[in-house]
Amino acid sequence: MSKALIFNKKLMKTKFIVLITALIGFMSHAQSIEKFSIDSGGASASAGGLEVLYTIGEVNVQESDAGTVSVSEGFINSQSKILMELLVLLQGPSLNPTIAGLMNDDLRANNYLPTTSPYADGVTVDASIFATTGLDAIVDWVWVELRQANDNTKIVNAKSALLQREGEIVGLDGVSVLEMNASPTNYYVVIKHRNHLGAMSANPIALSEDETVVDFIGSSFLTFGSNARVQLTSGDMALWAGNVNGDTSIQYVGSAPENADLLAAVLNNPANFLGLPSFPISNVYSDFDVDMNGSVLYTGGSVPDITPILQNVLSYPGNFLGLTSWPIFERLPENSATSRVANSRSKQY
Ligand SMILES: [Ca+2]
Ligand SMILES: [Ca+2]
Ligand SMILES: [Ca+2]
Repeated sequence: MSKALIFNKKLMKTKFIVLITALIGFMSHAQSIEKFSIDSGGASASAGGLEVLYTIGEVNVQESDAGTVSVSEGFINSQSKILMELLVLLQGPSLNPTIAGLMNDDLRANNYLPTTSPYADGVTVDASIFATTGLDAIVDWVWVELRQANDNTKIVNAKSALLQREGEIVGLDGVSVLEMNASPTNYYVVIKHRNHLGAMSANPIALSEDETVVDFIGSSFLTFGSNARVQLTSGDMALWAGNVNGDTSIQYVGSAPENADLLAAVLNNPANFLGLPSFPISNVYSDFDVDMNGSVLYTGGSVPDITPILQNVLSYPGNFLGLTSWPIFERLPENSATSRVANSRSKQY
């Protein structure tokens, strides 16, 4: 082999090494300017009564004010979430329990539960989740709200969820712990139901991705306003049953009485040809079905739906004279004295 050829080979080898080195250098340089994402981050800060929640990600409008300072818009990461083991009982399906301590699930057992939520978000579930029986069987849909710690009339997030017989509120698969999109911080928690009076925690509760128990069933748990829940014979607390006309109070007689509305619903039912007050409206998912057994009955039969309404009014704390006109108000901060007796179907969810 000639010296020149050896030299050329050496040169080629050197060129090749230089090329590889340059290529590696280019690639590593290219890698450093590749697209990259910023992970979720954020926190909350407060001073002088003003609380600011800040995260990175999706735009979210959230109002906050204190004194002369106000924040009207911020960012929230769609990945920010809080987890709650949220517990509540409804008085209606607890009135004549087939198993002590568990709400009845007649609506589910008889296939009356809708797969679409009756509340504003109109979310749907797969009907198969209603096949579950026992403690975790679904009783009905509920509505859950998170409200700002510094203004309990302002809703940060709200959603439909499902209620199990034992009182646990779960996600739309019927089993998962309740998850809501919100920054980890303190919130008032509100639970509402289509024919019960809603209730709110008396205080803001620290919520985060660590599952927090929020127990509206326990008598030691404090709710906003006086007697916002009814005490069952078991000692457990439940939401008041009997708001059949969907406003913000339960009244037997009065300006927007459940008594007259329930009777009218029975008399006006298209199948009640004879206009009988004792006509049973059977096989229904209805707000007039106070005990949530799947039928609406004004009078006659074993379980008229008007009976628990009258009993609630007569036994309400403070109604010492047993007045049938005594109103039971939904204890939420937005229900002012004037809106308490607003016309029926005034609820905004
Ligand atoms: Ca459960
Ligand atoms: Ca009412
Ligand atoms: Ca009923």
